[in-house]
Amino acid sequence: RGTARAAAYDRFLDYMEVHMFIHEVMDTYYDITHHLDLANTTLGQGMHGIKITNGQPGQKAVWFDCAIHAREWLSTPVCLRIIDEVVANPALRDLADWYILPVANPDGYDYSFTDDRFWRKTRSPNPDANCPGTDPNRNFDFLWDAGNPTDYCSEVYPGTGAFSEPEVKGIGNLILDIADNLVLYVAVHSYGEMILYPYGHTVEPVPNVDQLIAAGTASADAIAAVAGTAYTVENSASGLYFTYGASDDFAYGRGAVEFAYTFELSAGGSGGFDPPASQIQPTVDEVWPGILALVEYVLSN
Ligand code: ING
Ligand code: ZN
Repeated sequence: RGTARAAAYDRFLDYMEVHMFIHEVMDTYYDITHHLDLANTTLGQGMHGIKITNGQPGQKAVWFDCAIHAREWLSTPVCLRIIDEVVANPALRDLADWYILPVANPDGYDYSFTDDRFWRKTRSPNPDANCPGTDPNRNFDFLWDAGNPTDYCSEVYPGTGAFSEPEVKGIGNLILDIADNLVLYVAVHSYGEMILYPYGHTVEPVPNVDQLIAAGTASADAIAAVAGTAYTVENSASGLYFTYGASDDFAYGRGAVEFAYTFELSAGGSGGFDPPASQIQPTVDEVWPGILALVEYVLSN
């Protein structure tokens, strides 16, 4: 890999370390990378993503974001592994342009390191100072107001309006900006060992449900081939619970992509969201082949 180092997979990186890693990668691979400056968070932090490309105009594009829920720490190393793979392998850059956002909720992510390991939401203020934060995965501008709770103490409080969270608005606007080339949207969460496809508000099948299931199954099969972990492929509403304003539903429902998924990684630790660091390496080792299989399927169909 020349002078570059891979991300660390023996411990969880805090946001500053993730930010530094992205800049190291961009310094080393300046000819194939672009900095994505998505937004300033509520607390004034930059939101740093990376675009990796072979520079050919008009290529198809794929998107991955991780840790939009603060406590879902296991997701970030999956995004870092994608970066490590794509900068090291020119053939992957000939497949597509890759957009990767390793920490989609920096303020919440920080708070989960410093104050509350199980924090989920953003850190934007609410009328009750004891209950700050909005669930960013209920804040996207798609069916935002259809059925969400109005109690801001709720863990799934959707905010005062669609895109009230600058982090979410930054993600949503970039997705719409690149919609012409974008073919695949993936949000990485934990936990549940599931590959969820739209929609979250209905179990009614979407038009290309067969394709969504086929691509998701190719991914699940590739994951299972590594160490036997069995991910299920399910509609989000039937797999989990009814939701409105989730990111994959936004990307799919607004017509930005034909393939949209939420990956739910394995559980770990006492609360499911707090696996030991020893779980990082086996997770990225099994999920990366699943990501690759998914991208290959989507681009060949
Ligand atoms: N799960 C997702 C959540 O936001 C989800 C599940 C994804 C539901 C997409 C609907 C649509 O609740 C976690 N773990 O956050
Ligand atoms: Zn989540």
